[in-house]
Amino acid sequence: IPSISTLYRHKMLHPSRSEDLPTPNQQYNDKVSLIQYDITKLEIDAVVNAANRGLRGGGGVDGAIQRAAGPELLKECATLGGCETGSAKITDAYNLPCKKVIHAVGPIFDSIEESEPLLRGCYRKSLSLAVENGCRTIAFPNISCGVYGYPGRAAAHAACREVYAFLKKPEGQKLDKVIFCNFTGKDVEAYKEFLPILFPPT
Ligand code: AR6
Repeated sequence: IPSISTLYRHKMLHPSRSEDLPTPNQQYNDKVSLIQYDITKLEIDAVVNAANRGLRGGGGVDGAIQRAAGPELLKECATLGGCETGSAKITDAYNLPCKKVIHAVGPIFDSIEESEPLLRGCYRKSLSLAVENGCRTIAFPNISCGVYGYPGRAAAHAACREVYAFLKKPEGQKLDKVIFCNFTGKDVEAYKEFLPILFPPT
Protein backbone atom coordinates (compact mmCIF):
# COMPACT_ATOMS: atom_id res chain seq x y z
CA ILE A 1 0.00 0.00 0.00
CA PRO A 2 1.55 3.31 -1.02
CA SER A 3 2.17 5.47 2.01
CA ILE A 4 0.31 8.62 2.88
CA SER A 5 3.27 10.54 1.54
CA THR A 6 1.91 9.75 -1.94
CA LEU A 7 -1.09 11.88 -1.11
CA TYR A 8 1.09 14.65 0.26
CA ARG A 9 3.28 14.59 -2.81
CA HIS A 10 0.22 15.04 -4.99
CA LYS A 11 -0.92 17.86 -2.73
CA MET A 12 -3.96 15.86 -1.73
CA LEU A 13 -3.38 16.46 1.93
CA HIS A 14 -2.02 19.33 3.86
CA PRO A 15 -1.27 18.34 7.43
CA SER A 16 -0.97 21.23 9.81
CA ARG A 17 0.25 19.18 12.77
CA SER A 18 1.81 15.76 13.03
CA GLU A 19 -1.14 14.47 15.08
CA ASP A 20 -3.38 15.30 12.10
CA LEU A 21 -1.75 12.59 10.05
CA PRO A 22 -4.44 10.40 8.58
CA THR A 23 -4.39 6.84 9.70
CA PRO A 24 -4.95 4.31 8.37
CA ASN A 25 -4.63 5.13 4.69
CA GLN A 26 -5.32 2.65 1.97
CA GLN A 27 -4.85 3.43 -1.66
CA TYR A 28 -6.77 0.89 -3.74
CA ASN A 29 -5.81 2.00 -7.20
CA ASP A 30 -4.75 5.24 -8.80
CA LYS A 31 -8.20 6.79 -8.36
CA VAL A 32 -9.71 5.63 -5.11
CA SER A 33 -8.43 5.82 -1.56
CA LEU A 34 -9.65 5.45 1.98
CA ILE A 35 -8.47 7.61 4.85
CA GLN A 36 -9.38 8.19 8.48
CA TYR A 37 -9.14 11.92 8.80
CA ASP A 38 -10.90 15.23 9.43
CA ILE A 39 -12.42 16.12 6.05
CA THR A 40 -12.21 19.86 6.77
CA LYS A 41 -8.42 19.64 6.50
CA LEU A 42 -8.19 18.20 2.99
CA GLU A 43 -6.52 20.41 0.43
CA ILE A 44 -8.37 19.07 -2.59
CA ASP A 45 -10.84 20.38 -5.17
CA ALA A 46 -14.16 19.34 -3.65
CA VAL A 47 -15.23 18.24 -0.20
CA VAL A 48 -18.70 16.76 0.22
CA ASN A 49 -20.81 17.79 3.20
CA ALA A 50 -23.53 15.64 4.81
CA ALA A 51 -26.15 18.37 4.93
CA ASN A 52 -29.90 18.67 5.61
CA ARG A 53 -32.72 19.63 3.23
CA GLY A 54 -32.72 23.21 4.46
CA LEU A 55 -28.94 23.60 3.94
CA ARG A 56 -29.07 25.47 7.22
CA GLY A 57 -26.06 23.92 8.95
CA GLY A 58 -26.10 21.51 11.85
CA GLY A 59 -23.91 19.17 13.87
CA GLY A 60 -21.55 16.38 12.86
CA VAL A 61 -19.50 16.86 9.73
CA ASP A 62 -21.81 19.73 8.65
CA GLY A 63 -20.99 21.63 11.84
CA ALA A 64 -17.27 21.00 11.39
CA ILE A 65 -17.37 22.21 7.77
CA GLN A 66 -19.41 25.30 8.62
CA ARG A 67 -17.08 26.21 11.50
CA ALA A 68 -13.94 25.80 9.44
CA ALA A 69 -15.36 27.61 6.39
CA GLY A 70 -16.65 30.60 8.35
CA PRO A 71 -20.06 32.35 8.30
CA GLU A 72 -19.97 33.21 4.59
CA LEU A 73 -20.64 29.58 3.70
CA LEU A 74 -23.97 29.49 5.55
CA LYS A 75 -24.92 32.78 3.88
CA GLU A 76 -24.36 31.27 0.44
CA CYS A 77 -26.25 28.11 1.46
CA ALA A 78 -29.22 30.28 2.47
CA THR A 79 -29.52 31.55 -1.12
CA LEU A 80 -29.91 28.07 -2.62
CA GLY A 81 -33.50 27.29 -1.63
CA GLY A 82 -32.64 24.03 0.14
CA CYS A 83 -31.93 20.69 -1.52
CA GLU A 84 -33.91 17.50 -2.08
CA THR A 85 -32.97 14.35 -0.22
CA GLY A 86 -30.80 12.24 -2.50
CA SER A 87 -29.39 15.24 -4.32
CA ALA A 88 -26.66 17.88 -3.78
CA LYS A 89 -25.74 21.51 -4.40
CA ILE A 90 -22.35 23.18 -4.75
CA THR A 91 -20.89 26.30 -3.11
CA ASP A 92 -17.58 28.02 -2.65
CA ALA A 93 -15.41 26.85 0.24
CA TYR A 94 -14.43 30.17 1.87
CA ASN A 95 -11.84 29.51 4.61
CA LEU A 96 -11.59 25.78 3.94
CA PRO A 97 -8.44 24.55 2.17
CA CYS A 98 -10.55 22.91 -0.57
CA LYS A 99 -11.97 24.82 -3.56
CA LYS A 100 -15.64 23.83 -3.46
CA VAL A 101 -18.09 22.31 -1.01
CA ILE A 102 -20.77 19.96 -2.32
CA HIS A 103 -23.70 19.77 0.09
CA ALA A 104 -25.34 16.35 -0.25
CA VAL A 105 -28.56 15.53 1.59
CA GLY A 106 -28.60 11.90 2.60
CA PRO A 107 -31.74 10.05 3.69
CA ILE A 108 -32.76 9.63 7.29
CA PHE A 109 -32.49 5.84 7.35
CA ASP A 110 -35.77 4.02 6.93
CA SER A 111 -35.23 0.71 5.12
CA ILE A 112 -32.59 -0.31 2.60
CA GLU A 113 -35.30 -0.41 -0.05
CA GLU A 114 -36.36 3.18 0.59
CA SER A 115 -33.04 4.71 1.57
CA GLU A 116 -30.43 3.14 -0.69
CA PRO A 117 -31.57 4.83 -3.95
CA LEU A 118 -31.48 8.18 -2.14
CA LEU A 119 -28.03 7.58 -0.69
CA ARG A 120 -26.72 6.50 -4.08
CA GLY A 121 -28.30 9.62 -5.56
CA CYS A 122 -26.19 11.75 -3.21
CA TYR A 123 -22.99 10.15 -4.46
CA ARG A 124 -24.06 10.31 -8.12
CA LYS A 125 -25.12 13.95 -7.99
CA SER A 126 -22.03 14.99 -6.01
CA LEU A 127 -19.71 13.34 -8.53
CA SER A 128 -21.56 14.99 -11.44
CA LEU A 129 -21.41 18.40 -9.80
CA ALA A 130 -17.70 17.97 -9.21
CA VAL A 131 -17.06 17.20 -12.87
CA GLU A 132 -19.37 20.00 -14.11
CA ASN A 133 -17.42 22.44 -11.97
CA GLY A 134 -13.99 21.32 -13.11
CA CYS A 135 -13.09 19.54 -9.88
CA ARG A 136 -10.74 16.60 -10.38
CA THR A 137 -10.38 15.47 -6.77
CA ILE A 138 -13.25 14.86 -4.35
CA ALA A 139 -13.63 13.53 -0.80
CA PHE A 140 -16.77 12.04 0.73
CA PRO A 141 -17.63 11.72 4.40
CA ASN A 142 -19.85 8.82 5.41
CA ILE A 143 -23.13 10.47 4.36
CA SER A 144 -26.18 9.55 6.51
CA CYS A 145 -24.10 7.38 8.88
CA GLY A 146 -24.21 9.76 11.85
CA VAL A 147 -27.45 11.19 13.20
CA TYR A 148 -29.34 9.97 10.11
CA GLY A 149 -28.72 6.40 11.29
CA TYR A 150 -27.79 4.58 8.06
CA PRO A 151 -26.11 1.24 8.87
CA GLY A 152 -22.40 1.64 8.13
CA ARG A 153 -21.79 -1.54 6.16
CA ALA A 154 -24.79 -1.00 3.88
CA ALA A 155 -23.82 2.63 3.34
CA ALA A 156 -20.25 1.71 2.44
CA HIS A 157 -21.54 -0.84 -0.04
CA ALA A 158 -23.86 1.69 -1.71
CA ALA A 159 -21.18 4.39 -1.78
CA CYS A 160 -18.52 2.13 -3.29
CA ARG A 161 -20.88 0.79 -5.95
CA GLU A 162 -22.05 4.25 -7.00
CA VAL A 163 -18.50 5.59 -7.25
CA TYR A 164 -17.52 2.49 -9.23
CA ALA A 165 -20.41 3.04 -11.68
CA PHE A 166 -19.55 6.72 -12.09
CA LEU A 167 -15.85 6.14 -12.71
CA LYS A 168 -16.76 3.70 -15.49
CA LYS A 169 -18.69 6.42 -17.36
CA PRO A 170 -16.98 8.87 -19.75
CA GLU A 171 -17.55 11.78 -17.35
CA GLY A 172 -15.94 9.73 -14.60
CA GLN A 173 -12.69 9.85 -16.58
CA LYS A 174 -12.48 13.52 -15.70
CA LEU A 175 -11.87 12.70 -12.03
CA ASP A 176 -8.36 12.00 -10.78
CA LYS A 177 -9.12 11.02 -7.21
CA VAL A 178 -12.06 9.96 -5.07
CA ILE A 179 -11.31 9.77 -1.35
CA PHE A 180 -13.56 8.10 1.20
CA CYS A 181 -12.79 10.13 4.31
CA ASN A 182 -14.05 8.47 7.46
CA PHE A 183 -13.89 9.71 10.98
CA THR A 184 -14.19 6.49 12.93
CA GLY A 185 -12.26 3.23 12.71
CA LYS A 186 -15.49 1.26 12.53
CA ASP A 187 -16.52 3.11 9.36
CA VAL A 188 -13.09 2.48 7.84
CA GLU A 189 -13.50 -1.26 8.40
CA ALA A 190 -16.76 -1.30 6.43
CA TYR A 191 -15.07 0.31 3.41
CA LYS A 192 -12.14 -2.08 3.63
CA GLU A 193 -14.52 -4.89 2.89
CA PHE A 194 -15.75 -3.52 -0.45
CA LEU A 195 -13.04 -1.25 -1.85
CA PRO A 196 -10.45 -3.95 -2.64
CA ILE A 197 -13.09 -5.92 -4.54
CA LEU A 198 -14.36 -3.04 -6.68
CA PHE A 199 -11.03 -1.24 -7.02
CA PRO A 200 -8.29 -3.87 -6.97
CA PRO A 201 -5.04 -2.42 -5.60
CA THR A 202 -2.54 -1.39 -8.24
N1 AR6 B 1 -14.56 14.67 8.99
C1 AR6 B 1 -15.01 13.52 8.44
N2 AR6 B 1 -16.09 12.87 8.89
C2 AR6 B 1 -16.74 13.38 9.96
C3 AR6 B 1 -16.34 14.58 10.59
C4 AR6 B 1 -15.19 15.23 10.05
N3 AR6 B 1 -14.74 16.38 10.56
N4 AR6 B 1 -17.21 14.83 11.62
C5 AR6 B 1 -18.10 13.82 11.63
N5 AR6 B 1 -17.83 12.94 10.64
P1 AR6 B 1 -23.35 13.26 10.40
P2 AR6 B 1 -25.65 12.54 8.68
C6 AR6 B 1 -18.56 11.70 10.25
O1 AR6 B 1 -24.18 13.07 11.61
O2 AR6 B 1 -25.85 11.25 9.38
C7 AR6 B 1 -26.11 17.37 10.57
O3 AR6 B 1 -26.67 18.03 11.67
C8 AR6 B 1 -19.34 10.96 11.30
O4 AR6 B 1 -18.51 10.10 12.04
O5 AR6 B 1 -22.48 14.46 10.32
O6 AR6 B 1 -25.70 12.55 7.17
C9 AR6 B 1 -26.64 17.88 9.24
O7 AR6 B 1 -26.93 19.26 9.27
C10 AR6 B 1 -20.35 10.19 10.45
O8 AR6 B 1 -19.83 8.91 10.05
O9 AR6 B 1 -24.28 13.31 9.05
C11 AR6 B 1 -27.88 17.07 9.05
O10 AR6 B 1 -28.99 17.61 9.72
C12 AR6 B 1 -20.49 11.01 9.18
O11 AR6 B 1 -19.53 12.08 9.30
C13 AR6 B 1 -27.51 15.73 9.66
O12 AR6 B 1 -26.48 16.01 10.61
C14 AR6 B 1 -21.85 11.62 8.97
O13 AR6 B 1 -22.46 11.96 10.21
C15 AR6 B 1 -26.95 14.78 8.64
O14 AR6 B 1 -26.74 13.54 9.23
